[in-house]
Amino acid sequence: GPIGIFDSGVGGLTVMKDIIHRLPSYDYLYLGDSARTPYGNRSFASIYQFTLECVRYLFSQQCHLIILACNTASAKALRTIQQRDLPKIAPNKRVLGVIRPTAEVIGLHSNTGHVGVLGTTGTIQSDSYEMEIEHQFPELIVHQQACPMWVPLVENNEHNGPGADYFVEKYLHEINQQSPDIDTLLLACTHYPLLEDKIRSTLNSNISILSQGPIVAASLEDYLQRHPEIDENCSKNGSRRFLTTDAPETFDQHATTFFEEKVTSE
Ligand code: DGN
Repeated sequence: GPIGIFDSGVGGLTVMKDIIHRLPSYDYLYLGDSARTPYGNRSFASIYQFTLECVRYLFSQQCHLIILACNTASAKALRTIQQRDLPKIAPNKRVLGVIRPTAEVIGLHSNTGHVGVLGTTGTIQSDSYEMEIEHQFPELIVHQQACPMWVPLVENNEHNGPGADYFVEKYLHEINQQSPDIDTLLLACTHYPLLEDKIRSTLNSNISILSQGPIVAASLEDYLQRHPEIDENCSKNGSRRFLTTDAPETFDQHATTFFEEKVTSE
């Protein structure tokens, strides 16, 4: 079956775009939970329940491998799904997130040993990045900053407008206050790559900005090579399908911003 890609809405299309770019021959089935987006401020229980429902649905559509492209879902639901639900509902299938692959490489980019993580309130409050990064690179110091206004700016197509300047500067100033030594900033949210130009022009040029899409795509390729038993259950006809839990017209309108191609959803 297809590789399932789940997100709380349209944002995960930024990750899917980079995955397809790297692995074009696979079939992909995207599911965006637009009816219940955003997940950023919701409780653990809600995010877990919504994510599990969508994972079950993608399994019912023959997916053997699902990527939770959403940082908030990866932070709050992935571990429980992997440890408690998968062994019962689908022991031969896999659900992977976006946090571990990013944590595995972030330290390779830093010289000062200070890295910054920008995400939704839910992602930051979960401390998932801090824990994963410290596990991979015990010598790194992780600074975290929630940027709750950035998703609404992108969703309302204001990310290139002057209104975005204020909030881009605000959160970058706040994380800079935590430590002036940060030399690597991770955009740990599906929407933030759309603000990358503004972020870059606000920061010193010696700070590296990491987007997750290419990192997750490289890690998925490596995973499929190391797990031929999963790879052989992923069909390869180059098809793409898009599903939404809300109105397809609205999804399609928003989707182009993130996917950079026309999307027709069901
Ligand atoms: N997709 C979410 C994330 O990457 O954290 C952002 C959108 C949301 O649900 N808040």
